Amino acid sequence: MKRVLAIHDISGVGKCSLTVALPIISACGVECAAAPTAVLSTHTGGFEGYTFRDLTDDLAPMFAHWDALGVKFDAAYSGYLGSARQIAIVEQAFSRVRDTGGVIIVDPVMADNGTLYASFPPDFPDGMRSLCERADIILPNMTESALMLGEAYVAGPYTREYVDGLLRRLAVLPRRVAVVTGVYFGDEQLGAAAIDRETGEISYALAPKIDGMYHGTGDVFASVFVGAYLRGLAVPRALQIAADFTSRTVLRTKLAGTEPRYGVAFEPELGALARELDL
Ligand code: PXL
Repeated sequence: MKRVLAIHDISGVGKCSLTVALPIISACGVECAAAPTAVLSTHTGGFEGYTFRDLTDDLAPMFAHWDALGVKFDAAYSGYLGSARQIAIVEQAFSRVRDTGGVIIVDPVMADNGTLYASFPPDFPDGMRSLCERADIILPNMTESALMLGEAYVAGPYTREYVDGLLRRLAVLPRRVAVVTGVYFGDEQLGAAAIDRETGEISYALAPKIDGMYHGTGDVFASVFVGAYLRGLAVPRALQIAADFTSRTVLRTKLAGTEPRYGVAFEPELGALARELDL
């Protein structure tokens, strides 16, 4: 069985980051080890008064312990970091994972809808850009892409020309594949697009677009991608499975009438995901 090291915060309520990555990657049949970057009572998008325990000083000792034990990771998958200082620490962990043959996947979680999350300093995108340069595969959304490239954020719907151009500019960051999420051309479909840095080949993975802004969908999407990719699927196929899965979970949440800030109903879809990846 493959083993992924997920480097994200744990937000106790409001499904995102580790509370999403652990069950989804596990359902894919991949072991999900966890390096928690911070512990919060809820995520920071839509709740007042959340607690925040920064775990920056715990990360390097955790990585050192796993090193001493000889634990090997087939991949590292980073998301929401607890501080700017964590970027350099995570880069070090990436080097060790890469040295033992692991793949590095970075979701540079820091912004959405044109704005940097309030918890991050203005120069945080520069740090995330540097982290993305250490990655094999990156999965920024439209806002994160613009921030890392120093471009103005463009709201959707998008044109194919814009998305293809953005991918070509993003392709200089990772070693292998740049994915951009939040791609849509109209009301019907939403998903992601990817470029292979070496071949320049672009692929799209779209699924039915459900109206509304649901929290944690980026983490759901990226976690399914990571699980499916580690099960050996090619990037375009893993992205399509992730887009379809995310769309189904948003539809379920909408039908249930749950507040978007509590995250999406991914749990009822885990069985189908496990069966789909039981190759
Ligand atoms: O889903 C991204 C995310 C992860 N972790 C925390 C967040 C957010 C987005 O707001 O606040 C703590």
